[in-house]
Amino acid sequence: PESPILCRLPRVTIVGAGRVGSTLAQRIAEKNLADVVLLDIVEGMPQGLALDLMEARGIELHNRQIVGTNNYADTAGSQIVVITAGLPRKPGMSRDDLLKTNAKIVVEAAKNAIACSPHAIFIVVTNPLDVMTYLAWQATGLSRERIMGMAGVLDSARFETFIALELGVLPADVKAMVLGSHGDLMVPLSRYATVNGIPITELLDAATIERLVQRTRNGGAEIVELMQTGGAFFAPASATSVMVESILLNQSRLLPIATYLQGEYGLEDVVIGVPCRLGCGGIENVLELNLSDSEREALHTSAQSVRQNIVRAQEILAIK
Ligand code: TXD
Repeated sequence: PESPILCRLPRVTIVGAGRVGSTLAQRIAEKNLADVVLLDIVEGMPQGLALDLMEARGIELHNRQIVGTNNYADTAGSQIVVITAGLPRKPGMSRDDLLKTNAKIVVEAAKNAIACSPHAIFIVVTNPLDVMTYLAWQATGLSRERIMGMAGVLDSARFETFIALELGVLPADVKAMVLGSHGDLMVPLSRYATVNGIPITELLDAATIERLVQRTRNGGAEIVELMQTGGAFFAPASATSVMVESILLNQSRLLPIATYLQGEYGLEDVVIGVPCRLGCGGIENVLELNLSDSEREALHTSAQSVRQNIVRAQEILAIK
C-alpha cells in the first residue's frame, strides 16, 4: 500500500502576512523547505500575496504550495507556526511601546494556532520579542522546547555585518553572538566574535568594537529612522528562515534564541536570548557559556527589564 508519509509535505503557518511574514513565506518556499500558509486578519491580502508567490514558482523553479487565508482552520496540521502578527515600530518608538496592542494580538494568535496544530513548534517574531514569547508560551501551555522567539539570529547578523564592513571581509566569515533581550539592553559578546576563528579583539581596537556594538544595539531603530514607514523585514525574514530550516532539516544549529529560562545563567521564569541547539524537536538544549562579570551583569539587567514588561503585559491582558 502507498505510504501516507510520502504525501505529507511539511507545512509552516505564518500568522501575520505583513512585511516580515510575506518575505518569510517567500524565503521558505524558494528554499524549498515547506508549504506555507499565510494568515492575516485583513481580508484578501494574504490570498493575494499567496497567489503572487505561486505565480513566481515557475520562474524560481520550485513546487511549494502557498495558501493565503483569514481562517485558522486552513492552518491545521502545521509543523511550525511563526507569529509575526502585530504592529511594527514608528520613528521615535521603542519596541516596548508596542506592548499594549501586540500582547492581545499574539495571545489570540497563539491560542488559535495551537488549537489547529497541537504538535507544532512555535517561533514568535512580534515585538517586544521576549515579552511576546513569554505570553505565547503561557497562552499555549507548550513545553519550553517547543516555543521560542527570534531576535538573536538577527541581532547577531547585524553585528556580523558591521564587523565585516569595518574589516572589509566576507560577512559569512564573521561569527558573533548577541544574547539578552531584543532591545537597547541586548548583550553583544565581542569577546566571542571571530573572523574565521580569529578573535575580533586581535583585529580591531576597543573603541571601534564599542562603536560597532552600539550600532548593533541601535540596528533596528537605524532602519526605522531611515524608512519612516515601518521596520526592517528582509534580514528578519532571513533570520527566521534559518530557525525554520534548522528545525525542519534537524540541523541542530547552535543559535541565539529567546527561550524560557529555568535557572540557566542564574535566571528563572523569564524569556531571554541565549545560545540554544535547535533541531526537529525544537530546542535540544541551552548552552551555558562562561560569562565575565560585566557580561553576566548586562544579561541580568536585560532580563530585569523583560520581567518588568511581562508584569505590565499581564496587567494589560487582565483588563480585557
Ligand atoms: O527581530 C525581531 N523579532 C523582529 C520583530 C524583527 C523585525 C520585525 N519585528 C516585529 O515583527 C515588528 O516590530 C512587528 O511587531 C512584527 C511584524 O513586523 P512587520 O514589519 O511584518 O509588520 P507589518 O508589515 O505591519 O505586518 C504585521 C501584520 C499585518 O499584515 C497585520 O494585518 C497583521 O500583522 N495582524 C494580524 N494578523 C493576524 N491576526 C491578528 N490579530 C493581527 N493583527 C495584525
